[in-house]
Amino acid sequence: MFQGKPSKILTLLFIHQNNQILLAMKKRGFGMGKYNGFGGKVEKNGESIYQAAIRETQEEGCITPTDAQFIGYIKMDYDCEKETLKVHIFKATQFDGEVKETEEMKPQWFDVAKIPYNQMWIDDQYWIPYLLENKCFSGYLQFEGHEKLILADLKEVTNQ
Ligand code: 6OG
Repeated sequence: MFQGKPSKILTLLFIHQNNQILLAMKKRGFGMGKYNGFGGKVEKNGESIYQAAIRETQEEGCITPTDAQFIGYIKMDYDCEKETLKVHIFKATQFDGEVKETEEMKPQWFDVAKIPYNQMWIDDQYWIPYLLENKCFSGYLQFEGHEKLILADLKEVTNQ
């Protein structure tokens, strides 16, 4: 039976406060040179996806979100990758600590009207608006290489 590719569980967390969103320039690794939220892989030690989202934000931005909520799920398929990415997206408006640059990320606040989509992953422009409007969303993306989006199926998820 066809089982599909193995998958990797990832997190992504954005702080949205008043009219600003906290993004961070990735300084190394996957997505280097792009602005993104904080996030990474869930550890295999029994860590929950929520715990991973908080831990990654502490490690990459030096802050602890205090009201993080799950808001979106996106499955990403790359023809050039061995694993499918299952990205779990969280949003917070409050945090403890002071935002600091780390070895991995250079954080910066942006006015929500001036989000630098041209320096972000190509798909972000399709779902960040849901996040800003507190709408839960879910979807599937298919890429050719890392930059060419060939299929985007994203929608708001409601309880009805
Ligand atoms: P590490 O390999 O650094 O985790 N990620 C994406 N984020 C956005 N906004 N758009 C994408 O579309 C993404 N693909 C992956 C998930 C990688 C981090 O990169 C995120 C993780 O937070 C293509 O541990």
